[in-house]
Parts: sequence; C-alpha cells; structure tokens
Amino acid sequence: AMTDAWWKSAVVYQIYPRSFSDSDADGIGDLRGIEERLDYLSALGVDVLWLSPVYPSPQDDAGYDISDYQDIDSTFGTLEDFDRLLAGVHARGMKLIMDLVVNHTSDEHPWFREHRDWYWWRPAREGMEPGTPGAEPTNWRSFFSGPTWEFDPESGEYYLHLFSRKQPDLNWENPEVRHAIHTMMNWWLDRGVDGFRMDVINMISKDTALPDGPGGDGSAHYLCGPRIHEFLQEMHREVFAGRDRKLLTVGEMPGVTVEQALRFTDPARAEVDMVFQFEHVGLDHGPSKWDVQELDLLALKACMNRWQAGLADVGWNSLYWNNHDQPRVVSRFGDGGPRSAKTLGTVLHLHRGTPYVYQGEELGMTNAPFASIGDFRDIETLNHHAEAGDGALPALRARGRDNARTPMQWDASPHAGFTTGTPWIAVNPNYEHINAAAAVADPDSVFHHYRRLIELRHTEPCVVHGDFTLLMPDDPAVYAFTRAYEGTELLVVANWSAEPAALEVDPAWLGEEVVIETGGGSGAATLGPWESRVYRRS
Ligand code: TEU
Repeated sequence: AMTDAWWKSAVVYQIYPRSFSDSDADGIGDLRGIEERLDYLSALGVDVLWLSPVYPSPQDDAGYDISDYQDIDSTFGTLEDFDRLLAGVHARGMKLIMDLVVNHTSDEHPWFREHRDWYWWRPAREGMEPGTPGAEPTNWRSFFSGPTWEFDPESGEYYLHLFSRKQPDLNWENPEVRHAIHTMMNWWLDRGVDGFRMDVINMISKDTALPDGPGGDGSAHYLCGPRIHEFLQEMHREVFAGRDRKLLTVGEMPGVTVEQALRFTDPARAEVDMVFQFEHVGLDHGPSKWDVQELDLLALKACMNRWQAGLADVGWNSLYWNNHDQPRVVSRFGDGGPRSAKTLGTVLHLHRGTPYVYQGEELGMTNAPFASIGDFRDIETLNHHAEAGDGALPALRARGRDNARTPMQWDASPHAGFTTGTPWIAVNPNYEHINAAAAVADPDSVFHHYRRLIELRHTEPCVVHGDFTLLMPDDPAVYAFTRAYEGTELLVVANWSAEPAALEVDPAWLGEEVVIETGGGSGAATLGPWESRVYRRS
C-alpha cells in the first residue's frame, strides 16, 4: 500500500509552467526554466511540486485540453527535459505530481476521431431540427459560456463538453476509457512521478439519462455522479494499490460537500488522499463568479470551521487560497500589501490539512491592472466578455483567472526576469518591488514568512495533528483559533481588517512565546491592521 500520510506534514507548491520561468526566450515558461529555479523552491522548503499541464495541447484552455497524455508539448520542452527536471526535484528531496485532466480530452486528441464511443454523443432533442438553437440534447450551460453540446454536421449529432467545445467529455461509462486512463497513469508513475492532482475528477460520473437542469444548471447530473466512488476505487486498485512508495493524490472537486469529502478521503475507502473544495472561494460572489461581492469574514470562519470539524477524525483537508483559476488572495481577501499577505498565509498554514502555495503567493504577488480586454488571455474571461461586453471589465479585472497567470516575478530586470523575449501575457508592473530576488534578500519579506510557516509545519507536530478550535466566532474582524496536541497548544490570532482590533482571548496567552508574527501591533491585547501572531505554550 502507499506509504501512508506522509503528506499530512507536507506543503505543496503549484507551478503554472507557462508563467513560471522561460529558458529559451519564446516568452513562455518551460521545463528547463523550472529546473533553473529548483534551488529557490528548495530554499522555500516546499516538499511537493504540482505542475499544471505540460502535455501536447492546442492550448484552447491553456493546456487543460490535452491531445497526447504521454508526451511533453514542444513549447515546454521534451520528455528528456522532463526526466532531468524530475531527477533534479528528487535529488533535492522533493516530489513532483502531475496534473491529470481526464474528464475530457482535446478534440484534437486522436481518441476523439478513433473512438466515437469514448465520448458522449447524442442526437438533437426530440422533434427539433439538428443544429438549430435549442435542439441541444440537454439545456446545460458550459463553464465557459454557451451550451455544453457542439453540433457535428458530419454525423448530425452533438458531443458533450462541460468546458470549451475543444474539450469533449470522456465517457467513463466505457471500460475502455477507464483502462486507457489507468494505463497512462501507470506509465507516469513508472517514470517516477509521485502522484496526481486530478482535474474536475468529480465530474467523470454522469447521470446517463442526461436530464435537463434547472435554468441550464446541469451540475446535479454531473457532480459526484452515481458511479464516482466506484470509478475512484477502481482507479486506486488499478494504479496506486500495488505501489509501495510515497505518493500523493488530490482530487479537484467543484461543488463537493464536507459529507462527500469525508467519503472521498477516508483512507479505508482507498479513493483519494484529499480534495480541493470550493466553498470558501465561493463566498464572495453570487450564483456567477462575475457577481463580485465582499467577503464576509464570519461566513469564511464558519465555512473553514465546518471543514475542519467535518474531517477532524477521518479524512483530510487540503488548504488553499490560490491557484491558476483564482484571483490573487492578497488582492481579493487582503489589502494588497505584504502584511496582509503574511497574515493570510499564517491563517491558512496553521489550519489542519495540507497547505498548497501557488507560485508567487509566497512573494505577495497581486492581481494585475488589465487595462482592456486585449490584455486578457483566458478563454473563460474572453467568452464571458463576448457575452457581457465591456460592462463586465471590472468583474473580469477582479476575478479573471489571468490574475493568477501573469509571469512569476523573479527580479527587477525587464519582464521581471521571467523571459528575455516578449512574455505571452504582460508582467505585473509592480514587479520592480515585488520579486523573488528582493524577497530572498529581505528577512522580513513575505517569502521568509512563508518559509517560516513551512518550517513550523515540519518541526511542530501540533501544526500537523493538533485539534482545531475556533475562538471569537462572532467577531467580524479577528480570526482566532487554537490547535492542541499532546500537551502543546498554539493560539493563532489575526486581524483580518484595516482597523485595530481588540483581542478577546484568555490574557494568560499574551505572555506566552510568539513563534511567528507579522509585527505592526499596538500592544498585547490589540492587533494592528492585518497583524497576526502565533503563540505557543506547552
Ligand atoms: O477547473 C475546474 C473549474 O470548475 C474551473 O473552471 C473553476 O471552477 C472556474 O474556473 C472558477 O473560475 C479545472 C482547471 O483548474 C481549470 O483551469 C480548467 O479550465 C478546467 O478544470 C477544465 O479543465
């Protein structure tokens, strides 16, 4: 069986390769560029690297539309480059997990032409003229705007795509599909890869009747569908069970609930080690992510508390604020400045679960100032703009996925040292003061704060195993909680606001050792704006 639970004390760093580091001046990050930065990642102290997709792809959805699962897109390099990178990662005692995107392939994958029954094909709706609006087999809407069915004039039928029309959904009901995926996964594990982040993996089981959904929302018929646990348990048997080395699997599961996550991550069920849930990153928008709203800290504290309590005894949490789909948390939940970046990091990393650091989060990288629609690159954003027009620009700027995809800011040289060519997307102009070189040189930087948080997780068992108890649950500005394990207690207090805040905790704590802090306080019982502290007593 897999060597259990090593990942409970691990920290994962997500690399978005196209924006990380460009070694050949084509303006796009690549594998050799990552290899050149391994010492930086090692210095930060992370244990696992998660690479967003680097497989051959037409890049319709930035590589999440794969046309060959067992090669490297020439933009990023070659399989030899990959093997050298993997060796470099392992030589530094780190692990590398790949992004597994198997709910759908690219429409340019040979499978789409060779195996019609590996996908979802349906005739037009009863009594409707094929190819006319409204004739789609279901009323489901795509994550990228428009219907989830693309008409194929040649066959007179439609194929299903929950995402872009160039991302046809695989039909997991077909055992040939499942076998082909397992074979591919084993090929990567045999190559030395240490596991997978599984893209929208809770969408692979659909209600085969493909019924309509309320107002076009078909999600009840494709999220955590009837055979999802069966498929994941079969995958575990066919791919992971026989291997006796430290592996990590994390399932990305939009819409997953605590109760469902308990089943997915219960080790006795042998499905996945942890999941990415989306409740906390859904609290500051309406039914659509473009309905921008302010975060209510009380709702966030209640949500995180529910996930901590729900998986306290069985199962395991992932912990994230950022990824390549989310706006930069320091701009979204913080005030854009370094102290709030440190405090958001402290709050997240002191929860019980495995933390994920997204490239640049450790520098306090911020959302970018997209002046016009021409500055954006992401299909989700461009399709929404095509529907909603320039009136949507403020929402696109606040919540567009490109905020996370501007180039990693390495130093104050042109293009932030990301490339000596022309970057595929503009570098954030604030790179002159927010960059890795400056951060590594400044002991008070966000980088060193994250390094200390990671070091604390590696040295303090209470961070990994400690029971979580939320304090001051009704305080609208202070996020406070304790962790307790085998006689050691930690108290985390954070002022999630721009105003000083009174600290209503047992005063005995205020004389205890402070293990990590941001500074900026105005006295023991008062937290300064965005100030946080972690006390320890045993
Ligand atoms: O994202 C899953 C997903 O649902 C996202 O579309 C997310 O909910 C949305 O973007 C929030 O704004 C995964 C990948 O992370 C994403 O990059 C891909 O576009 C998507 O699946 C399809 O592969």
